[in-house]
Amino acid sequence: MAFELPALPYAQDALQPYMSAETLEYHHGKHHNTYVVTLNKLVEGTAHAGKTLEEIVTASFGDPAQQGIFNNAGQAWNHNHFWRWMKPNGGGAIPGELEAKIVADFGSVDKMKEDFVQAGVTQFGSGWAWLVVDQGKLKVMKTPNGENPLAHGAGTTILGCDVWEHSYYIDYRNRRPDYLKAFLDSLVNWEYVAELYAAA
Ligand code: MN3
Repeated sequence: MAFELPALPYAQDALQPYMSAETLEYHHGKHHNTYVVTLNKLVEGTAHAGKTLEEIVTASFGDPAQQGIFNNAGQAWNHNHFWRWMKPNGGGAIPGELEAKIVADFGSVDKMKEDFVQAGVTQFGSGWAWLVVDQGKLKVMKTPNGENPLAHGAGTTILGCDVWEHSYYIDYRNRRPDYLKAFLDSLVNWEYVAELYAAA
């Protein structure tokens, strides 16, 4: 069965002023949609047809002959999660169990946020910043382009932020650090992140 573009879990203008309706119109409606449409074309009639997105991401990663499939499958997976990692009136308090784990592994919530922003800012060109649970420990990492912790076998992803320019250029122009700070402080759905942490 073909993959489908999931609907946004909130209205297109619900994340303003931190992420505009125009950004979501293009980012979800055009960029994410193109990954899904392209992936469906690329897997049709191949051994990947009928596999889950996760299976395609892990099976195609690192194979030059499957670079196109990986890029689109990776980005489809990344964006499916990205919309759910945000919510209107996001940011704010982190649920207790997750907050305690962040303090235990990073020293403080502020240090985790600092490391996350640093990962996103230092990802040269396009890519993602991530918070993962790897072998029982929370870690911040970054990946280029459509890569993700799933492809790298780097643990369970509980949060990710898209640092491709299409994610922030309309609202923040070149100010990627400001976008990453706004993402953490005003957009993240920490309840959902805590759910993923509890299940990891
Ligand atoms: Mn994107």
